[in-house]
Amino acid sequence: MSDSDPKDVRSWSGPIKHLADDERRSLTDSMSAQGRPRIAIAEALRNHWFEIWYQPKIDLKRKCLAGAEALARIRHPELGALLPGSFLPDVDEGSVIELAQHALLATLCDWSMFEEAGFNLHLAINVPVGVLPKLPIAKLVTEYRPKSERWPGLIVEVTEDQIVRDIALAHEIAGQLQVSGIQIAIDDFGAGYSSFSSLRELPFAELKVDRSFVLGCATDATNAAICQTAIDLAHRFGSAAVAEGVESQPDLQALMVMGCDFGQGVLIAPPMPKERFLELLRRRMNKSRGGSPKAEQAGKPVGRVA
Ligand code: G
Ligand code: MN
Repeated sequence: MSDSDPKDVRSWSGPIKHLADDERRSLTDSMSAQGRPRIAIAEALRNHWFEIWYQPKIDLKRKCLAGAEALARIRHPELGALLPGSFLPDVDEGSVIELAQHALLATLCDWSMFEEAGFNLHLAINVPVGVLPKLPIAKLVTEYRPKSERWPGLIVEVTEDQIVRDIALAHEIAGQLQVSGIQIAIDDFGAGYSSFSSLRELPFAELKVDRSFVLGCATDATNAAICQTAIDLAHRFGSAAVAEGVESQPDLQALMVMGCDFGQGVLIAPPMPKERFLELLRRRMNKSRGGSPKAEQAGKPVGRVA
């Protein structure tokens, strides 16, 4: 399939060899152990080194862009683009809250830019569970949300292992967020130890299958069984299943056959700086305009409202 095929979900990013150095290095780093120097979050915020990068999330049934996950990166003047591994471990809680707030406000602001490019995207941010009670997310979203009628709300991704540690808190916060049009996605699902009772307690819109199970699911019978079970589980709960870390075409095909709703991963598109993401959106929009009378519409996630 080529870049000109609108049904080819891989054509969102184009070949990885065309990525800028920073993007390629960021990707390689995310796949390997971190050996980078630690940067203090406070210093990075003070110097405006933080950037929000976006990784496209594709609707595997409608074969269109459904949304994007916002990921924090530092652009260091000497070291270039750095992944969270360079600044997240061992940091104080105050800095993590500040960073989460920064990511939240930047994402709400960027949504309008993507809308201007013709895409109504469901954006997701990652927030540690411990930050949820300390950051007035619902209030901030009510105040700073895009005023457009088309705004689909925000998705807050919380990792499964953190939810398990404090299910009562996660449940309470999910209820508060719901009122402000914010949905919960359970991130890295399968890597933690959630029980049916914890899943029952938490209204979640998406289950994001951990990439360790997605990898090789076309050939590895165990991983395939885990992916299928997670996808079915999500659907039984009235939610959507998202495969994260899709790296190969056979895995993508297998996930589609399994009925997975959304896919994310380097096969489709790596995380990329906002400007590059916008460039992709514009290119895509122009292509649709040229190829069909109606511009391509971004699909809406099918998950229930949390
Ligand atoms: O935990 P979470 O799922 O939010 O992780 C997001 C991280 O996964 C990002 O830092 C991103 O760089 C990385 N990532 C995105 N796509 C892929 C992929 O296809 N393979 C791998 N190994 N990592 C990926
Ligand atoms: Mn995530």
